[in-house]
Amino acid sequence: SKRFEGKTVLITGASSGIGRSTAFEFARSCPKNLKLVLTARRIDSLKQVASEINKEVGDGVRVLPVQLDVSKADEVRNFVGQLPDEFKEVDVLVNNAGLVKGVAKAPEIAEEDVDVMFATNVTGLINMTQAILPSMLKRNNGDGSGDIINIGSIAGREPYIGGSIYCATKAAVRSFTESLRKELIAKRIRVIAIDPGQVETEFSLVRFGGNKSKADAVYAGCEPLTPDDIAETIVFAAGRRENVVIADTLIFPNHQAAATIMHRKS
Ligand code: NDP
Ligand code: 8X3
Repeated sequence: SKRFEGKTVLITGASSGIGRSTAFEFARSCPKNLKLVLTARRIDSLKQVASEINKEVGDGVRVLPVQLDVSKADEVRNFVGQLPDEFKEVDVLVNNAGLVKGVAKAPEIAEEDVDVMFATNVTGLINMTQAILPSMLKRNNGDGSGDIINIGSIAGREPYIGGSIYCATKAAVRSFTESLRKELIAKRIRVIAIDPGQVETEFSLVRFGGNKSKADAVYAGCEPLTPDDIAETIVFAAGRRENVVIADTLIFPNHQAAATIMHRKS
């Protein structure tokens, strides 16, 4: 979209899955004069994504891979100050980094799993938003510049057994997103919620500590969404004219009707 020309888009969790696809989708949508700041913990994967993007769309997209663990408040605090000047003014923030650990029920959930899910999905997202907002607000004179796109989940709308903490983190994202939209209304900053259903990424692999057969079983008999499907939705929302806010979305694959209602082909 021409609407992204000259803009800077920052994506958290861009080393894999939805974040990675979103980076490609922005680049394809605006191959001339776009800046992408890609962050995650795995810097080598980010560098790989950056080089693949430039190979596909050319050098009109400038990609900056930056190692950042959103669960570390001090890293997030120092992050913007350390960006090169030409990448400092972020126009679109995609708060995508997130994870789930395990399927334990509440009495058995390990304390460190609780901590890492909240620190990443909730506090990390809030801290990133606080880090980026000041420069958005400084440039903004109520004319609709600046988008904050938060990746929630069906899990934030519909808590399920074995997901109490993850679901609570995504409900927190949903609640924070809605408050933020109200708080920023006079600034015309668009606050956008993207809530995917089942998407096949590294999500389940992370959930099951790298156990591929357990991860694959999640998608048995189903045709999950691809990360590109969600990336297209994110870039569509960001690409609307400034007076249009795709405030709230819920995206399912065809076989899914609720968090745990999947029609499986045997
Ligand atoms: P992936 O596991 O494929 O990607 C997750 C991304 O988050 C990775 O790039 C990972 O990078 C990054 N990440 C994790 N922890 C941190 C951290 N502490 N700091 C920085 N980056 C981090 O999963 P998805 O693409 O599926 O997940 C993306 C988002 O989508 C998450 O918020 C997830 O909750 C949400 N979601 C996923 C659904 C699904 O079914 N897959 C459905 C609904 C929502 P690295 O490891 O390099 O740090
Ligand atoms: C990921 C989708 O419902 O499997 O957010 O937890 S779910």
